[in-house]
Amino acid sequence: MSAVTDLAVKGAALAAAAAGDFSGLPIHNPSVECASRERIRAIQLAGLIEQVAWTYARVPWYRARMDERGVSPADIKTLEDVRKLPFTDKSVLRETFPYGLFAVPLDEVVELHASSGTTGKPIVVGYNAHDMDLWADCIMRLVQMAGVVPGDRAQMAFGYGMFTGGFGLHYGLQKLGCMMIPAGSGNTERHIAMIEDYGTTVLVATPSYALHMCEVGERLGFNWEASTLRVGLFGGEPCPPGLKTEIERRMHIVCTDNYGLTEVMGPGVSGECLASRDMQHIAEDHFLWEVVDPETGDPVPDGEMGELVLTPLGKQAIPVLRYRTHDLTRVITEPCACGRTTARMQKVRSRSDDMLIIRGTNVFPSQVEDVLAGIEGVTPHYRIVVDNEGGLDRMTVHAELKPEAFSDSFEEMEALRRAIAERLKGVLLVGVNVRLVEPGGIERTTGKAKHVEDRRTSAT
Ligand code: DLL
Repeated sequence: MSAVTDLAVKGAALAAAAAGDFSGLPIHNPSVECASRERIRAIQLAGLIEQVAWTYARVPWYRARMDERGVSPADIKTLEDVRKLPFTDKSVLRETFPYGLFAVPLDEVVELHASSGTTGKPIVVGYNAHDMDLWADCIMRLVQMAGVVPGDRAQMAFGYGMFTGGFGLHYGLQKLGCMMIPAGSGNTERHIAMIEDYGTTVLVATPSYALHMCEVGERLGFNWEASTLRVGLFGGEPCPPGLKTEIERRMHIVCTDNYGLTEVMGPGVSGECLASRDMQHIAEDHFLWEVVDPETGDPVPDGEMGELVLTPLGKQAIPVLRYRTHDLTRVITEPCACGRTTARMQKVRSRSDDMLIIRGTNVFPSQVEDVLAGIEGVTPHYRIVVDNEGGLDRMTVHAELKPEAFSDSFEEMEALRRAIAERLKGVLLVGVNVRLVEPGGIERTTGKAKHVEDRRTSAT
């Protein structure tokens, strides 16, 4: 019996969805989410025209860039005209830090969020009351895609600081009518006790932290199957299919994965429905999407992989045009079995900037993840360390063993290690070292997992 079918006892609509009938699941805003493609495009065009005019009139940085290109708001007449506008990337938000891109007076801003990034200054974004409503609307959509309903009890395991994940999901779930349990990140044993004490039905977490909660619960003898928990709302980091299935099986819940980024809003850009589990519906009335070649910035043919570029439509406090996400995906516009017609993006597994070049060969961490997922005996926890030995790049994959695969026999461990190295070499086309790590040996995080340590860059 699959984890989804187990849910028969926990939610009739979810159980029906598991059997392919999605009619019992609510759709938050059918007038947009189920509209014809023509109507969606018309909504987007009206939004784009308004957004460009708003931005040009209020943000000197954009006005200067548009003037340099000889583009004015009046030149935006079709959705394709978005290509006349300049791209924005993280460096622009750093350059204008903290308030240089704001389009409303600061006394109208009701909340700030920030993304720490890995180097240099953080980037900061602001929201006015209108933006907060828009944000909650996006969240209400995606949580309902997962079958969350008013009355659900949602326990938050995202941090509540400047990170957009905690407050973003919190406001939308609360507005939908859920009881919020704002536990915040960390203290895993307390989280598990709270599920039991408060009858939590929905868990909001990064998938890597949810897996950790699952392991800790099992160690404590917590009975996930009998628990009230029925839905996991994941996001903030890639959630490979194998990881999601494993959590669904072990926690006896159904999980969906939602996507977003601070620069354009936070969570709420897109969410997974229960009908197409590898894709996420984009809130297209609020975000105009493009998929471009990461090298040239030119559009890729329909449905092909490239870098996602987003222009929020209707966001007032900090309007950003054509934001280069660096996230690699493809977008399709066929209607979905769940009843929605909004475009779907394939779940992001890699970023254009997380590619490693190992002795001249391009390697994505997601390729390593996929190889490890296919090997019995290793957990989804792994780490990649890259350094330089004698002028040559060296990549070491630290793979964590499941307790049942751990053995005292050196020969057995060595055979497994070699088998993993062979499989990796076959896929990556470059030789890598493999180190086996004892069960629990890879550090767990309460937020986003850090899989790669590139000592070559930190050394320079
Ligand atoms: O992670 C916003 C968010 C919070 C989304 C909670 C969903 C849930 P940032 O910290 O700015 O914002 O990081 C954004 O994280 O460009 C992706 O590379 C990655 N990312 C976020 N969600 C997903 C996801 C939030 N579901 C960056 N799948 C993005 C894959 C994701 N990658």
